[in-house]
Amino acid sequence: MSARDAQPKAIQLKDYRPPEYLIDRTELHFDLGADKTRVTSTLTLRRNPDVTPTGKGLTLHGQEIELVSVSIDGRTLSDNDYRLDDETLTLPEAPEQFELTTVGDIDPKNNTSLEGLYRSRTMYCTQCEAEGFRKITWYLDRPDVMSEFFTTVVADEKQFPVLLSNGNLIEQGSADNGRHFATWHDPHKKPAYLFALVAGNLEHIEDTFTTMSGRDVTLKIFVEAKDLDKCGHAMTSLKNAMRWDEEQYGREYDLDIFMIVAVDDFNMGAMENKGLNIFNTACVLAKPETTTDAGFQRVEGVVAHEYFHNWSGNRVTCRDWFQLSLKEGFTVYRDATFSADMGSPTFKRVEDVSMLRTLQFAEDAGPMAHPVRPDSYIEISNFYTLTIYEKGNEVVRMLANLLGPELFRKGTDLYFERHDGQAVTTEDFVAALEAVSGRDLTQFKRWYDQAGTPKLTVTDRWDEDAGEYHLTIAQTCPPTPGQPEKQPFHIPVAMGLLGSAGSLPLKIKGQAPNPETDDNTHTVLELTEAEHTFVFEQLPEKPVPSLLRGFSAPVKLYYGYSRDDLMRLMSGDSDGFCRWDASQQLAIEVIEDVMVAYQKGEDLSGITIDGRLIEANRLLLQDDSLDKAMVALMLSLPSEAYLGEQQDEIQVEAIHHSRAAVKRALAEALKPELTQIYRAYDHGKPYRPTADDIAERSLKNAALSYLMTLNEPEMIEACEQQYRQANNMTDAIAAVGELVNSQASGAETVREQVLADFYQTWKDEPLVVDQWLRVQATSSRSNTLDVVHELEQHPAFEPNNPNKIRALVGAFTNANPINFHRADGAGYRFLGDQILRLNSVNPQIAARLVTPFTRWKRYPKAQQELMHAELERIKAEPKLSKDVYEVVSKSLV
Ligand code: B3K
Ligand code: ZN
Repeated sequence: MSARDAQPKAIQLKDYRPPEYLIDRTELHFDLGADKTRVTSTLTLRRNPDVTPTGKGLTLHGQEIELVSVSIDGRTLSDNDYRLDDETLTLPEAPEQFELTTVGDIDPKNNTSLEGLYRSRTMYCTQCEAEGFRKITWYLDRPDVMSEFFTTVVADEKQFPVLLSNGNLIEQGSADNGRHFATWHDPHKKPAYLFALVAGNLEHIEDTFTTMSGRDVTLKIFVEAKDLDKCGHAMTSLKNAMRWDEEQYGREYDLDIFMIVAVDDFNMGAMENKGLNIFNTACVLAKPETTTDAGFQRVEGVVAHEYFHNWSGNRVTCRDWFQLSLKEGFTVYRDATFSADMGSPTFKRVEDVSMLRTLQFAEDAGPMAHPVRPDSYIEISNFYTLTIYEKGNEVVRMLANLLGPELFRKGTDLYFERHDGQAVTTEDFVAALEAVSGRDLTQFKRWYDQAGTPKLTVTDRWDEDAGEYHLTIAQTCPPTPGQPEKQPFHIPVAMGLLGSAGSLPLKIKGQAPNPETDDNTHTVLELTEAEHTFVFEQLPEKPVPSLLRGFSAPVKLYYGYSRDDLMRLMSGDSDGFCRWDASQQLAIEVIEDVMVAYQKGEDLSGITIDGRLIEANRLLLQDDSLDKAMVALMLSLPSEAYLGEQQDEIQVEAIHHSRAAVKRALAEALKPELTQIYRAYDHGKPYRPTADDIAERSLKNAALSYLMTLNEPEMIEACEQQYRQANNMTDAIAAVGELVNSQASGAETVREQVLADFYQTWKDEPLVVDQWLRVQATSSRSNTLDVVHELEQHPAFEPNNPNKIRALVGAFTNANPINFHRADGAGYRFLGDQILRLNSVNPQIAARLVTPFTRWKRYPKAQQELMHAELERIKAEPKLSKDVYEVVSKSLV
């Protein structure tokens, strides 16, 4: 564990210096023993000719390694020849060019941080990004030092028949005492964070892919034997991703073999190690009986994401960790476009935007807010954030849309060609796009440097006599830590105008249409100033503006739509995103009406809601011509978290009860339509994870969810039947979720039976057990915290396994507002205890769990005080990890 003695220091972007030494060749030898692992590393080092020596010798990173010996060019050094501390090994007299051999012992069995080399169940595996390699051997563990790796692994043959590392297998054979070895060579230079090693008793499925130039690549997915039947979807996704990257970006795979290994204990989703991706089982295994539609989509998206990193991240990597979004934002953009192409583009877009607006906007408005390219950090692991990934994706998306598809492709081709084999910056990425387009993107780059979510305030004026519509858009951006004032952003606002019978032709005064982005009814307004007015001419009637189509920029947009305007957008806009957004806005307003009544102490049962929301939803449900995915999306009410984001002060109870009351009122009014949708669904249909079938299930389960609010015995029965007859996990868990949340007295027995049956059926499938934990942890029923405490003691809960922690603790604290924010503070105390427990076990996971507390200032005073007290309690822990310290101390400012 990284204990904290003094206050940890922040690392600053402005302090970046290129490395004084380069490592041309890295030879690693791992001896995996029963107890510890001996790592012998031989590095071919030379001075970086581009850097003037500082005269301080060579300092290598290294942590939690027991030094056995150091030698230079075969000569063993004495204690006086080097300096060793907890984080570094320094050679004050390092020559210009030399071979350095270090021998060190590490203890993977007791490595619970899941960073570096560690044990996950029966296998050994590694996670090196960002700075885990330094827990394996002494090294220049920074992404701008790229080296050619040779790796030999020696281990017991029976226990670990499979020995893997990056690149191609060049030798294997037996060793003494029932051991064997394998040597791997990765011909592509790479930074240490892309190093990987796996040793285990694994089975695999195999396939081949023929690249666009006709080379055959072997594809292997390694898993524990019991999971062999769950690899097919990942393999199909991988092949689709490989083909897509060739077609869309001209990127071809560059080794003879590509491997994926699934491990149970993993801090994140997956890792793009060169040629040897390591995956959390949750992001690679899938089969209909155990995996939901969302799970299938996650596997497809993550497999593609990691594969795409082979170019955006591995061939062209980051100069330093401040550039993290260079690879992550771009790769998320690539995987999001891929998933859109494979499934329903609107569904994917709405899902991504919902997450961004709910979670990234909250991050951007809180104490951890940072730019897409941060300028300082204490612990880099804390910066694998929604801002780096999701806002980073939005920034690349804006660039792609500003340039149009052809120029963007030319730009990415130039970027990959110019920087292949290099470690570069976000500036280099933008420079390539500027070079091919001739556009000046200087102002656009503020998106990388300024944190916070810009706010657009839109006002308009209709000049009936002239047939002119004046649209004024003003932008501001709130202060964020360290950035009190912001300069205007370059913001693309995609838009159109709607008349009573559909889209209106657009003619902007003094502005020619841009052939890359515009057509007769659609345009992209580019904002660069604090305020702009656009005048639309020759209009036959007063329009309703359709703004920010496709969510063309990550901003908050305010325009005073009337509820009738929203209805018009919902039924008439050509843009799927805007139609959905209008449905959400209308629902928010109606829920807010009810919140007013709730605050006044009115009884919400049987409350009357604005009939327009009912009518809008009735139209949706009755129109067979509509895309089912759209209907399901538009029918779903905004989440409690998103509703909270809209409020100045988050009133958890008011939001929860008002949303529930609106849902019930809609169910009552639309019962025949909802019942018809539910009954029309063919429950026996064979499972396929296609866009159409996913949409159908999602609509059917949305109908079930509405109908279950009525607490009628026949629905409870139908729900139980759905659970018992389901041939897929999506339908099964949807039914369990409804029963777990049901307030009906008649649901009690069924709920208990179903939960017990579910566990009995699936207790040997860890990923299904995760769903069982999650569904109980997110129940809105008032005894949920007691249930969570009981589950913590249940044999199914493995206290140090990240997936289990996320399923129980993460789900309760992030996705169950009504219970987590209990007035007595018991939810907060539970989280505080978990953070303190995990602080020493797994600092990365502990720090991530702090997130709900970072938002403490958004709540009423009583809750603020309780959350603040928990933060103080954590801060008082004497051995706080850097990870937790950073989040907690920044939250307390
Ligand atoms: N690059 C990895 C992230 C690893 C972070 C570890 N702290 C996963 C991904 O984004 O593809
Ligand atoms: Zn990534």
